[in-house]
Amino acid sequence: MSIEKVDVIVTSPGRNFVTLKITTSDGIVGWGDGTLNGRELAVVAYLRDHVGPTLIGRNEDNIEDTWQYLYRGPYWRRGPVTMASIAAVDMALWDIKAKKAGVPLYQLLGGASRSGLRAYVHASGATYEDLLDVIRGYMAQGITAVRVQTGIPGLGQVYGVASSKPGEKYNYEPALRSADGTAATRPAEETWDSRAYLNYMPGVFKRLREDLGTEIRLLHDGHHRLTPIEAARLARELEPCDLFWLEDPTPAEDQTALRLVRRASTTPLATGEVFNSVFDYQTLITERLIDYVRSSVTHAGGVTGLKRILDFAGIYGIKSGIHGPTDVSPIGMAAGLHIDMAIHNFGIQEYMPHSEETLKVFHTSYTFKNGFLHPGDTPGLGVELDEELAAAYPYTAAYLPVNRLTDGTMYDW
Ligand code: GCO
Ligand code: MG
Repeated sequence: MSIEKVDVIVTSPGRNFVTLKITTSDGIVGWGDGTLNGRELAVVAYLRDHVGPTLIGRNEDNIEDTWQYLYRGPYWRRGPVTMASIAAVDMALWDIKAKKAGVPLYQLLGGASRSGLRAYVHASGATYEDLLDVIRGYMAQGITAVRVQTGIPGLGQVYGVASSKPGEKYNYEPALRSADGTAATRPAEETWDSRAYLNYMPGVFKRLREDLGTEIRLLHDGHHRLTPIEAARLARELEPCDLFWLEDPTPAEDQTALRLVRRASTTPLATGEVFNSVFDYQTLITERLIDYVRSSVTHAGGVTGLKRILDFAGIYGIKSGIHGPTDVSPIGMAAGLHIDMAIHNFGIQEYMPHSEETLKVFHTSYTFKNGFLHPGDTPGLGVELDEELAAAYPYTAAYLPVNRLTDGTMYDW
């Protein structure tokens, strides 16, 4: 048997997704996610023009060989566009292999190591009271872990804060179209002030611990915005609040920045959602500078790529915290859940539910109950794309915001 057809499908049910469809000569279809938020069409061109034609006629069973062919073959290695493209192929091939075996993918990765996957959801509020209401609502549903982001007095729209009010359907989608829903021509601009943030944020977590007690797991995402010494201060001040993790306190590519943060505090650290290869983690893992690996399957070279990173991390006592925002498609999300099920060093899974519109196009079989996810037992990844409906949602340019300091200096978003 061999790969007969490779199609790249772009659909925008609420937001843009890049999906790879691989069809074998005996008619088996595998799906892969190659969505790269705000740079989707670069992956489309890479897959359509450079990767697709080289796959025709290859044996679909040889996943590792295909991965190495796409990684080592072209000479230019790594980078988000390349690795999202490799991820899409890799996921589709694993989907096919598991469908052929008639088992959910996690069975081929070693079988179930647990009965369910503890997930954390996003809680935010423009004010402290709104935030508290949202978290209490989650706790009432049995959810045991929440990521907390809040508005900062004096700043406008801040990363991670939803536009919805407590009680409304949670609405947080950072990739923006233009105000009337048509294609954006450029990113929106936000304003940032690390000093205002550092003076405000620790107080929020202290109040949350007083109001909510010690049981609930609290996480926080610094979104790459602090200098090493600022991050060290924040990690130290948050230490009494028992964070499950502090994510991306500094720009992730500066791996040695976390040495300073580590020396200052025992607050657990998570990083890597913008990484795409095991080499991006080399210093962080071998020097034990982090506690959780944040890559998604989609951005880290697929099941093969992310499994390699997590196996390496496991040797150093570092756990998984797979990225699960809505800009990873339901296919990429499912792939992450299958890995989570099988590996020994599972930590937690991020869960940001896709919109109803998205889920009409992507039919999923994973479930979320009482704070725990499960990939389901449908053979393969367990996600199928409704191609006809997908075609009704054409690509609509949308961008993540950019950030400037209060004096206008360009900054990290
Ligand atoms: C997270 C992330 C996301 C990213 C988004 C960018 O921790 O879930 O930081 O919210 O901002 O995935 O594309
Ligand atoms: Mg993050």
